[in-house]
Amino acid sequence: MTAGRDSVRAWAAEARHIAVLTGAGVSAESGVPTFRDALTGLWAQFDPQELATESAYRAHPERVWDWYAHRRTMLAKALPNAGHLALARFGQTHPDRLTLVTQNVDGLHQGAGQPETIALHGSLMEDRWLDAPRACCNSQPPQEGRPPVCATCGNLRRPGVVWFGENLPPAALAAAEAGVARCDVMLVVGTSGQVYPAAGLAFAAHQQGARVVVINPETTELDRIADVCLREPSAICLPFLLE
Ligand code: BV8
Repeated sequence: MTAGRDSVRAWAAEARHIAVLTGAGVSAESGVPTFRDALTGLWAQFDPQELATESAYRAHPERVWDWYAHRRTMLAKALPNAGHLALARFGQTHPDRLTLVTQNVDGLHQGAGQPETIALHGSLMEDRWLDAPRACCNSQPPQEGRPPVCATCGNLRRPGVVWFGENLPPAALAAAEAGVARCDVMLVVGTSGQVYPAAGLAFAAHQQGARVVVINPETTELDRIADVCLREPSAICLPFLLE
């Protein structure tokens, strides 16, 4: 596997443009449970794909709101790790050679100083109204309550993330696709590759002839289109590849 690491390091050094797709695994070494590990305790019995949906929220607002509040609490103690920092430094020194796309909602790439992060699935730290806000909702959104609600019309606040069954922000997806279309190397880091359209970006890179590198201690759905799979934690691997 050493040959793999050294080859990928050379590819990254020579690349005109590197596209990076990160998933929850890139934050694992910051102590943030991966998406599929985030269902512990009260929520262990639920499937994330069921819980992270508008219908689950409308049916059980407190349960879903509390799951996000729980994840926010865990995130409050998390700091960017060496993998986030290596990507941020590369983005700062080579702004025109990197497109960073993340599925993560934890804000750790941004917190690491990444100049530009394309956040496909929104942000855990932001809320918005569940239904289109009316005049009564436009006052200062309520902060307390689980979930906070407009006292006049009962509109709920909801986490500022993209739930399953919801479209991704069109501008973010278009920017991600443009970065992938021009890349000659794509690093797929810390994702099981199960969620679309994000995972489809790796196929698009492969189809347009880019070298695809999977960085993940475990096997993933995207291994079959990878030129190289580096079975390493991203906080170890990314600094080696990019610095
Ligand atoms: C869409 C925000 C169009 C929420 C997330 C039926 C109906 C509707 C849609 C679908 C359908 N069937 C399929 C779909 C599409 C669906 C989808 O992909 N489903 C899959 C699961 C079957 N996608 C959607 O719905 C998307 N929208 O398609 O719109 C549409 C509209 C209407 C109707 C039809 C289509 C929206 C998807 C966005 C969902 N929101 N997040 C929240 O966070 O609560 S996705 C969620 O999963 C997280 O963002 C997470 O990042 C993402 C992907 O998971 P991973 O990041 O890969 O995390 P995971 O835990 O799986 O893996 C972690 C990996 O890290 C592991 O491999 C592990 O080995 C590795 N790892 C661990 N430690 C390390 C490490 N790697 C490196 N270093 C380490 N140290």
